[in-house]
Amino acid sequence: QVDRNRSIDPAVLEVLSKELPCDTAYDRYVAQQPQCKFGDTGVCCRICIQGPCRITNKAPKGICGATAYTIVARNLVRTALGGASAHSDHSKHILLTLKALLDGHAPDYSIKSPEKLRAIAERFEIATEGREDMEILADVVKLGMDDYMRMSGDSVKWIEKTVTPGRVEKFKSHNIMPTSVFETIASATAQTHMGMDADPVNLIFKALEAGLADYTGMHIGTDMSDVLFGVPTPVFTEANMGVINPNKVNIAVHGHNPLLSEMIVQAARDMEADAKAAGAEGIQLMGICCTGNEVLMRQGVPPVTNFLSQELPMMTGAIDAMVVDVQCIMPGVQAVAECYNTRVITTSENAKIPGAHHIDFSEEKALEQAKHAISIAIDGYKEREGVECCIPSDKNKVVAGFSVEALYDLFSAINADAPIKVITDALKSGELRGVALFAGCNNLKGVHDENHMTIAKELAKNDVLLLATGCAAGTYAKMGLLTPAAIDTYAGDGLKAFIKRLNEANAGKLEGDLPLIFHLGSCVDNTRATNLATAIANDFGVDVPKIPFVASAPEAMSEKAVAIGLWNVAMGLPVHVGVVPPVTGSDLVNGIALQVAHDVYGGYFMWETDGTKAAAKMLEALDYRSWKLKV
Ligand code: BF8
Ligand code: SF4
Repeated sequence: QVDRNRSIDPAVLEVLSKELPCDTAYDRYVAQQPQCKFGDTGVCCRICIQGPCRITNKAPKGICGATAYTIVARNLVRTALGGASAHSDHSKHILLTLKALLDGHAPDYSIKSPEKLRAIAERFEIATEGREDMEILADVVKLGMDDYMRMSGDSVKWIEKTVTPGRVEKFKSHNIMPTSVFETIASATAQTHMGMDADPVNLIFKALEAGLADYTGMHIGTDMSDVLFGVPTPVFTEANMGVINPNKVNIAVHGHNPLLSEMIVQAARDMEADAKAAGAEGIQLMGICCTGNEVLMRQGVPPVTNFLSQELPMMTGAIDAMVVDVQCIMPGVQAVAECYNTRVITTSENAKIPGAHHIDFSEEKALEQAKHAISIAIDGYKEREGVECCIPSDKNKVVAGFSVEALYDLFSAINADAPIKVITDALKSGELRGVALFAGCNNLKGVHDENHMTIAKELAKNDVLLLATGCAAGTYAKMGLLTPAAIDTYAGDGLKAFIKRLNEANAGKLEGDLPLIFHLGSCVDNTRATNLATAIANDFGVDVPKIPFVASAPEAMSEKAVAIGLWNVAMGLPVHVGVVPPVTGSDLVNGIALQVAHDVYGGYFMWETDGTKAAAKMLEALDYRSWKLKV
């Protein structure tokens, strides 16, 4: 039976309060208890098939002689590699689509932001003067592909040109600078084969390199998505299950890659008439997880829910289709869909679900395939006629769409010469106590959305400027924290004054006022936060480990979240994680994460499952840095 205390989202609780014909993640979490303590602490090794070997007092070594520190460190590297592979696979598809565009094989795509393309080219000293966009694009795509495929002799340009000089020096001198994304993934996989590296420090450094490979893929993904689909600017919409409209064809897009979801948005606009011909009032699109964040940021599509509750919108009975691409799609969605007349449509050759519809998505026929998906949803709507829907009314207003470019545009109204000084001046005067990035997922080891909310409220009260991405931002969207009204309720006086000044300087420019938390986008867009941290450090004339900037994954879940955490540590940030990751089986490895990383890179991890205590630790980290910076 569902534990009613495992979410704080009222819409989720309302759906779960009903008699349900099929199970959800909330039930399956209970069924999985107790979870294996070897896996939970990282001391289970399955790297060779003599295993699994589990470390206990009675058997302190694996069959090959591997000790806890080797096994835990090796598992951590492999987890980070899963994350780096996922992000880089996503961005590889974007690069390949741009290549197809250059070759004339992607007729439905175009360069939406030539300005961004030129800005990227200038970053890499690629000539732009008097050149056609497509010529510049060819050079930028080549550079991106080189950063994926180089085998030796040089290092990743996407890192060299987007972080502080101090970080480049640190990564090179400590031998964690990737040669290329694929080189790191291959060499790290080899390094963690049976009978290879047993040195925990060497392994953890490799995990950081895997993190930096992850950063590379993510940054390329954000940059290239901006070129293809436009740089996000502020959007005003709503979020949570109240956005479902029983009289419309309801289509949820779920997954990560905007290559498909952007096409679905376009196709839905083209097919309004078809929906009406079927008796509906129109088409209601909505987003789940990070593909939802992508189309929220650029198209204003409302988020219906975030990761953990992805099965629940279907349980309203009103979702006609869920179009999924890659990553974070629970296989469980299909069983729920079968109970509720929802068509799940998979679209990626490497993410299929038995029983679901499948469209083999290709950039050559993107719009046509998106239209096909929508016609499947319209068929679903026709069959839904007369079926009673139970839709929670909960929804909140949302202001999102804060790319770094959009933020600089707002800051320019106060300081046109040096927009970043709007933040650094506020940090110097003490108006802002620091900057915090909330990233990552949901995890049933805690209460759904609770840590996200507790920590953000606590930091807002203490005048910390708040940024959010991924399913953390999903929580804030659903729960009303991406609104101007939340400022009155939660912000301290300094943060209030900071946002008020921005509102006044930009009066009349936007459709409404700015929100309490600035939504930077999907998970790959965490690199936007790094761009801000880098600019802040450069403006202070110091390296990132000295600035009052923290990151938190209050409800971390995926391998990608582990990879992101690792590169944020390498970048020099204190990184709070609200779920204890599987490293505590080795005091040595745990100590490296919590302390040694700090001594070497300036960044470090903090594990803290209690939201209030986590906020206190994050504030302490910010205050320590502010104090040092002034000395
Ligand atoms: O891409 S969708 S659960 S992994 S946060 Fe986490 Fe959410 Fe997945 Fe990051 Ni985004
Ligand atoms: Fe056991 Fe060593 Fe094989 Fe791991 S690599 S499963 S510890 S024998």
